[in-house]
Amino acid sequence: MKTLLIIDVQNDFMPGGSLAVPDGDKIVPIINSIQHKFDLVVASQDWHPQDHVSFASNHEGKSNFDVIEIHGKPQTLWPNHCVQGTDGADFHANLDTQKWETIFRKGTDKDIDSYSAFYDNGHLKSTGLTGYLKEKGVSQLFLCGLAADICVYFSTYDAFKEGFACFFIEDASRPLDFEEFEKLKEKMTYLGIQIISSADI
Ligand code: VGL
Ligand code: ZN
Repeated sequence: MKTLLIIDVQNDFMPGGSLAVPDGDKIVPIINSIQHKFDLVVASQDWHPQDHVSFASNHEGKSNFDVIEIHGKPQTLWPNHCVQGTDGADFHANLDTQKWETIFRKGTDKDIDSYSAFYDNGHLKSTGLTGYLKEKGVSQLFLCGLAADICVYFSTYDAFKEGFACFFIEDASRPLDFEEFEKLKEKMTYLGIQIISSADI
């Protein structure tokens, strides 16, 4: 069961959005062109309440991209983004969602952030995605989306730890921080996660 997991291809991560990823929109036609190659396609959606702990606006005196400590862990404070029910939380209008079997939402608990589609950042609660994929008989998991160095990376890392053979589709993803992403690619390669191009599928 060859499966594609599309991470957070949402308006707020597109150029002009509140937490824009450079060239985030360039991945949309690439993702559309590969979906037919998979037996199963699922997606994640960053889906925060307005009072979410990761928003700088909810911390007096703090600015966007400040790092604070929450539950003993560093937390980057983001601009408000992907607020439940807003246009910014919608998927890019040109993204083909027809083949998607389901959508896993994350970041819904106001008290903890969730970069990975599998677990919150404290690994306290699972989204149920591992159980879903295992019950479907998924072995090979291909990942793509936004942002490459944050939510796609953390989802890939968790998927790898859960025992899936992971393939990170580089040209169907874009990072917020290019230098950070270069380091993460090295780490993933070292672990045995394959970094591939959409042409290799
Ligand atoms: C993301 C920062 C905050 C992402 C989500 O989808 O990469 N990044 N929330
Ligand atoms: Zn978020």
